[in-house]
Amino acid sequence: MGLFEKIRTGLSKTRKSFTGLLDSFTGANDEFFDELEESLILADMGAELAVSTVDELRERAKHEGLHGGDEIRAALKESLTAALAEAGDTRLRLETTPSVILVIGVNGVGKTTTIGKLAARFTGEGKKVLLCAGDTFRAAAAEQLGIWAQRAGAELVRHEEGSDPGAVVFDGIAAAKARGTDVLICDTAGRLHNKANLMNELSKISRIIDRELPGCSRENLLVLDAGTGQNGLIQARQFSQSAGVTGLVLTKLDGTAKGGIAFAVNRELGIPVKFIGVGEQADDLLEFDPDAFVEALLS
Ligand SMILES: Nc1nc2c(ncn2[C@@H]2O[C@H](COP(=O)(O)OP(=O)(O)OP(=O)(O)O)[C@@H](O)[C@H]2O)c(=O)[nH]1
Ligand SMILES: [Mg+2]
Repeated sequence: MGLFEKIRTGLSKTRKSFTGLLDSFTGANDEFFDELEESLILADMGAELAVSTVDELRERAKHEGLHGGDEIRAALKESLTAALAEAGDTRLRLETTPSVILVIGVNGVGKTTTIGKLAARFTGEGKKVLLCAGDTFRAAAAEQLGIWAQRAGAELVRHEEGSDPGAVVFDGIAAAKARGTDVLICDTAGRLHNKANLMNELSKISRIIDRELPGCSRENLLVLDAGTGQNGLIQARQFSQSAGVTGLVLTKLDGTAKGGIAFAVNRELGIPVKFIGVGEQADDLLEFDPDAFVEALLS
């Protein structure tokens, strides 16, 4: 399957809610625009963006005399692509050796799976990758990461279950320096005894990386399950405060009709989406391309 087909397939549930509607467009009428606004909101694009997008489209349709599904689709595509372009660079910045990727997010969103996919991508590019099992809380978390490491041909640093995650990260950094690792990817817990604990722990890990690797290229990737909708925005705000977030990974787009959350997080938090997850396999992580994403959503 080509890359674009993968995105298209991944977004098929979200797309279904638009396509019939767009094809039914015969010229500016209020009912059409009300329905379009509703379907954008249902796709979790965020009410504000949905309303402004549809207002703009309504004006254009009137002034330019847009007619038919293809014309309205092209106009909508322009607005949505522009909306995604605002949050900044969607590529990872990994310029130093080692570079660090800290992967954070609530439990079950797909952090460990995303790390496995990233590891496979980097080793495939010939990079030396080290995975650091910073989730010492959940039973078998390190084993799960170990399986991905093995599959990807990456190395692994882990401690006993229940040990201090800061110490694992410290050791991971030391190993990365000693072994000439290109990319060190740190897994973290999604849940501790309580939320304050989790946020404190992430701040601590973050400080250790700053201290031990000053000036290194560093990405803090927040993983969000695309299906959690607007709740994802709340999570993104909280994690931004404790660790800083340089990019988002939107997972499980393949299983949701709410792919519009990509727009909401971009707009409301100014954090770019950098990857999307469209399945459980190693090659089901795609670089986020705003043009292709919107094309796949509407075509
Ligand atoms: N369909 C689909 N499933 C995914 C995707 N990403 C992850 N998953 C699945 O989501 C489940 C949870 O993934 P994990 O990677 O264990 O999530 P986590 O964030 O590490 O969870 P904790 O370690 O408990 O915090 C697994 O069954 C994954 O296979 C995706 O893009 N699409
Ligand atoms: Mg995990």
